[in-house]
Amino acid sequence: MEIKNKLCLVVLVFSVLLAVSSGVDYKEKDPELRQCQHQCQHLRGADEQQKQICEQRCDDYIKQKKQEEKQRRGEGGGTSFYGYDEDQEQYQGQQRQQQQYDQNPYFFEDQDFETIVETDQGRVQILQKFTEKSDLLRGIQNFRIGSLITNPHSFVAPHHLDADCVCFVFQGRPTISMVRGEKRESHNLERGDILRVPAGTPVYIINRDENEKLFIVKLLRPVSLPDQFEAFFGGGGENPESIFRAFSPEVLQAAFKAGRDELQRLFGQQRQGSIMKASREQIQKMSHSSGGAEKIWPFHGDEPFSTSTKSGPFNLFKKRPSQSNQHGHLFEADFNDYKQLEELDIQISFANITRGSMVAPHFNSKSTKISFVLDGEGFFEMACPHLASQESSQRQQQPQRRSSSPSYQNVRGDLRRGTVFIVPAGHPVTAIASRNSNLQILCFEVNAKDNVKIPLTGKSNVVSQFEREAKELAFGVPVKEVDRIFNKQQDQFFFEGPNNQQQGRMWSVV
Ligand SMILES: *[C@@H]1O[C@H](CO)[C@@H](O)[C@H](O)[C@H]1NC(C)=O
Ligand SMILES: [Cu+2]
Repeated sequence: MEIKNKLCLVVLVFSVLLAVSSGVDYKEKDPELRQCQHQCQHLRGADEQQKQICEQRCDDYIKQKKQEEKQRRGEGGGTSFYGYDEDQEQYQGQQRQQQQYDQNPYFFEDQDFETIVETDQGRVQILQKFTEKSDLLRGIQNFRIGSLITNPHSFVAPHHLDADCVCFVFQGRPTISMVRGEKRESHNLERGDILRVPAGTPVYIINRDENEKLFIVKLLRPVSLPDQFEAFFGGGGENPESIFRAFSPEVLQAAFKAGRDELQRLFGQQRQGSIMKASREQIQKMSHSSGGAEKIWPFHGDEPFSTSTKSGPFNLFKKRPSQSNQHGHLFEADFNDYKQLEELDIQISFANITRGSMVAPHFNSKSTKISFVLDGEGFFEMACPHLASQESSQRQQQPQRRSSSPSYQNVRGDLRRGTVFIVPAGHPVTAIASRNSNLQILCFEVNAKDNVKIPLTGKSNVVSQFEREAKELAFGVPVKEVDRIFNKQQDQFFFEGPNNQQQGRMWSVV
C-alpha cells in the first residue's frame, strides 16, 4: 500500500514535469518554476514532505534545463569561427567545460563568503581561503579578501589584526584611527581612498556619514599563520570578548593595580557587538582634530608636517586615469604613488567599464589579479590551460596521443556586486559590462613589481610589435591580412562591447 502510493506519486510528479516541459518558453524561467511548484502544492493525498520533495524535483529539473540551455547558447556563440567544428574532440571538451561552469575555481559568489562579524549596525565578510576552492590558487594563498559594511554614524570597536590590511573605501566617509607608538593618527577618508593598516596596529573606525552606508573592501595578508588571521578586541566587556578577559583575576589586578570589583565592572558587561551605533555628537568629536598631541591628516598623499611617517591615505580617483575613453576608465596606483604598497608588493587598480563596453583582452606579465566587483553587472572570460589539461587527463583513461601544444579552456563567470574573480599571471582575460549599468571592478594585483599589462587587441596590441615575417609565420596568412585585422580596432584598452548581449541574457540579474 505504502509503496504503491509512492509509486503513484512518482508517476504523478513525472507527468507534471513532462506537461510543464512541453511547450513552455525556455526564457520564462521563473514562471515555469513557480508553475511546477504550484502543482506540487496541489498534489492530491501528498503530505508536506512529499510536496517538498516534489518542489525539489522541480528545482533540479529547471536547473538542469538552464544548464542545457547554456550549452546550447555556447554552441551557437560563434564556436565555428574559432574552428571548433573542425575538431570534434575539442568541441566536446567545450561542452564539458560548460558543465563545469558551477565549479569554476576562479570565481566566487555570496555563498563563498563567511560572515565573521554581524551586528545590527554592520558586518564583516571574508572570502573563504583561496586554496579551499582550488589548488590552482596556491599562488595567492597568503592573501584573504573581504569587506566591511556599516550603517551611517556607526563605530567599529578598537581591535588589532594579526594581518596586514589594505583598505579601499568605495562608499561612506570613514575616519580610521590608528595608534602608532606614542601617538594616534586619525585619517578622514572618502571614496577612492586607499589606506594600509599595518599588522598589529590598534585601530577603530567610524562612519561619519549621516546617510550613506560605509563600504570598505579589504585585502589581508596574515603574518602569523599563512592564510588565517584573528581580531583582538581591546575594549571592555563581552561580545566582543575583550582580550583582557583571558587573563586570570590575580594577574589583571596586579597589571592594573586595581581591585577585583572595579575590574569586574569594566570587563564584565554584555556589549552590543563590535559594530555599534554612535551619537551625532560622538561622531562629530571623532571627525575633527581636538588639538593636543593628536594629529589629524585630512591631506592626501604625504602629509606636509612630517616626512618620517608616510602613513596617510592615497586617493585613487585623484590621479589621472592611465586608460580613458568613452568606453571606460582605468585608475592605477602602485608603490610610487603609495609607498605603503611596496612591502606587500601589490598594485591597486579600478576599472569603470561603461555600460555595453568591454576591456581589451589582455594579460598581466607577473601579477595575479584578485578582482572584487563593486557595482554593476556583466561577465568575464579567461583562457586557462590548467583547466583544459585537467579536463583531458580526466577524459583519457589510457594515454592517447599527447598533443604537442596546450589547449585553453574558456573560463567564465557572471559578475555583479560582491562577486570576486581571480586572474592568474599570464592568463588572457576580458570583462564585459551589461547594457544596463557600468561595471566597476576593484583589483588587487599581487606580485606587482615590474608587472606589465599586455593588450592582445586594440591600439598598441602585442602583435603590432612583431616583424612582418614573424606575423606571416605566426598566422600563416599574408602580413597585409594580419595587419588589416589587428588594426581594425582603433580604441585602446576599452572598447564597444559585443552587441548580442541583450538576447544572450548571460548575466543572471536577480
Ligand atoms: C563610473 O562611471 C559612472 C558613469 O560615468 C559614474 O557615474 C561613476 O561615478 C563612476 N565611478 C567612479 C567610482 O568614479
Ligand atoms: Cu590556468
